[in-house]
Amino acid sequence: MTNRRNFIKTAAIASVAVALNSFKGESEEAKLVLSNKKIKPIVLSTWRFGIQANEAAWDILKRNGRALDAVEAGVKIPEGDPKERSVGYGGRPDRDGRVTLDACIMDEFSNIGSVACLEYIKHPIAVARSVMEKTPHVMLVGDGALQFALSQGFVKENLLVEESEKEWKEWLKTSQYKPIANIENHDTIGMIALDANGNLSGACTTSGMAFKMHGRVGDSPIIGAGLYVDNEIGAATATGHGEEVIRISGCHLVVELMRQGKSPQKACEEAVARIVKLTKNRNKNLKDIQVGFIALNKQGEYGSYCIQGGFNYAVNDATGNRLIDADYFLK
Ligand code: SD4
Repeated sequence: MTNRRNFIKTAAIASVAVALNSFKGESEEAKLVLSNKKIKPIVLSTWRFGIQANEAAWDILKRNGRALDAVEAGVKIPEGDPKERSVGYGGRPDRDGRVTLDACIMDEFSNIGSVACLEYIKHPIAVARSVMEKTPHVMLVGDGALQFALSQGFVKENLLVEESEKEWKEWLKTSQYKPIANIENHDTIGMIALDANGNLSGACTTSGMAFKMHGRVGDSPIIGAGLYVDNEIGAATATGHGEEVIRISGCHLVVELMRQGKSPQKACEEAVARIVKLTKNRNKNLKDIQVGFIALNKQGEYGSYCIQGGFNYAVNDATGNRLIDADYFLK
């Protein structure tokens, strides 16, 4: 009996070791228990400013806070930083010199909230959360979004900083709208997190493509395009040329691919492959396009893929906070 018990104990320890390495040979349940122990909580976000954003999110996650609160607090860091010229306060304006912001948020219950083409409010993600929690709707745009924000006590501020205004005036000399892949390369912040209770949430916020047409909306505030969360499966968020992400309902696709059993990495690769194929079918040049996805599943495994090199993302878990270069298609 003792021998048998010892054998079971040894086998269990060995299987933990194996499972922690690669979860091969474990039952689905064991994988979940082991990976949850090891990996939860975890937060991922796009671009190098994700490092600082992750820190704010991690402060909440490490105290067993809710993923929703973590992602909101996290993305507020670049939103509030006037030196980050592609998100929130300080973001580059549209071709009319107006800073118009897009943001959305999604929680573990599939509650969603979004604002698009919102002006004068420093933290569009907080307005998106208010849309989610305080209205019967899921998306408000333009003047309506601003009116709602003001009714909720948000303060109207000038978001156009001197540097952005200077760049815009320079741009006006040619007025050519030609986004170049990775030139505006620390743009949208998309953040996805799994909290200690095993719940997923995500947030995405941006000033969009610099010098866009007034009224242009990208993927970032569109649930299913720039962000998607399914608490049974996983979460994904995107950055890059929003038109291309919208074309394939990008983040919903990534989550659905994970539902089919694909790893977060493979799911991101397949979504990028879809964009590559459509770009070729449409006789457009892939070199002009950048799209990057990051994905996280319910087990805390994550992955990322993009069209061209240059995209990176930040990952924070119990082992620390680090910046990872995403693998890419155009080698
Ligand atoms: C948009 N996806 O508005 C955003 C911008 C971005 O790299 O992420 N650019 O299309």
